[in-house]
Amino acid sequence: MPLQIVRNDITKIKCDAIVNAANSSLLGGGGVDGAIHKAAGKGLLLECIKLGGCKVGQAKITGAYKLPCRYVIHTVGPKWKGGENGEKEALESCYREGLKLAAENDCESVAFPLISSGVYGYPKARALKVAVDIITEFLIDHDMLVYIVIFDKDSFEIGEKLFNNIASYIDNKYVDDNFEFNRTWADNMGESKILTTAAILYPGIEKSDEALAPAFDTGSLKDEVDNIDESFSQMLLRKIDEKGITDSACYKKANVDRKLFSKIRGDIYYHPSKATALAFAIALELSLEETEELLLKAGFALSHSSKFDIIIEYFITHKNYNIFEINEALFAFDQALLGS
Ligand code: AR6
Repeated sequence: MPLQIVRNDITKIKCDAIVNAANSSLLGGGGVDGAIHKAAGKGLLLECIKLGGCKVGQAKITGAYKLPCRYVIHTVGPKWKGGENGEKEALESCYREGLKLAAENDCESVAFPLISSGVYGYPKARALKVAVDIITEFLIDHDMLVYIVIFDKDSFEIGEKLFNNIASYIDNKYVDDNFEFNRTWADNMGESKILTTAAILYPGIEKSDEALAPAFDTGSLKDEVDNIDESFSQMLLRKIDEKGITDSACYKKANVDRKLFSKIRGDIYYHPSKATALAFAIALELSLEETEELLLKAGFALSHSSKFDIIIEYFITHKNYNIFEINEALFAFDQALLGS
C-alpha cells in the first residue's frame, strides 16, 4: 500500500528516510526530535549544526547515522495558535517539502510522524487529516511507500459520533449474529464444535452437510475444473471497465501498489489477500452484494464473526468508500488496516 498508517516508534521503522518534527534551530529537542537524535547518535547533531537552522514549513536532509534508514528529513512544523494564523498551510508545506526531498534523493519509502501534534499543540485529528490529504495528493504522481507513524492511540480520533455508530453496529451484528449462528450450529450438531473455515466462508453449510454432496457427485472433476468461474482477476478487470475508470485510478484509490496490481492483471489465477480484495471493492465502490461476490472469487467472505468485516460492511452499507476514513475507523477499533 503506498500510504500506510502504522502505530510504532519512528526510530524503529526500516525505510529510506524518516522525517523529524524539529524546531527551527535543528539542534534537537524533546518529543520525536529527542528520540531521533538519541537513536541516531552524536553524528546527527554534528551534521545538523552545519545546516544553519530551518524555517517553519521548510525541510532539510541529513544522514541517518545509527538509525535503520538512509536519511533523516528535518522539517519544522507550525505552533498551533488557534488555527487562524496560517497553521494549516505551514503544516501542508512541511509534508510537501519533506516528500519533495525524499523524491529528489531517490527514496522509495519514507516515514512521517504527526508533525506539530505534540509540543506544538496542533490538534491530532486535524494534523492527521493534513498528513493524509497531502500524502494522497503526492502519491497521485509518485511511486513511493509513505508511512504515517502514530505514537499514541488517541491520535486517531475518528469522531465520537462515528465511533459510537460503528460500535453499536458491531454490537448488533456481532452479538446477535453470533448468538444466532452459534445457537443454530449447536442445535444442528447437538454439540459445540469449532467452526470450520468452510462454515465461516459459506454460512448455511452447517445446516446440512449433505446439501454439499451433489456438487461433488455430478459430472467429472475435469468438467468442473474446465467450467471454472470467472476468476478474481477477471472480475476485477471487468468491474474496472464497467465503472469506466482507468487501472491506475483504481489501484491508487485502493491504495494498492502498482507492482501488485500488475501481478493481479497478469495472472488470472492470482490470489490476493482478503484486505487487498476488499481494498479493490472499496475503490470500485461496489455494493455489499458485489463485494461479497468479488471476495468469494478470492476465496473469502464477509463474516459477522469478525469485527474487521463488520466495520467494512458498515462503511459499504453507508456508501462511504473513503479508504482512509475506513482505515482510521479500523485503527480506532484495533483492527488490521485495509490493503496493508
Ligand atoms: N515516534 C513516532 N512519533 C512520536 C515519537 C516517536 N518516537 N515520539 C513522539 N511522537 P513532537 P511537534 C509523536 O512534540 O509537536 C520538539 O521538542 C507525538 O506523540 O515530537 O512538531 C522539537 O524540538 C506527536 O504526535 O513534535 C520542537 O521544539 C508527534 O510525534 C517541538 O518538539 C509530534 O510531537 C516540535 O513539536
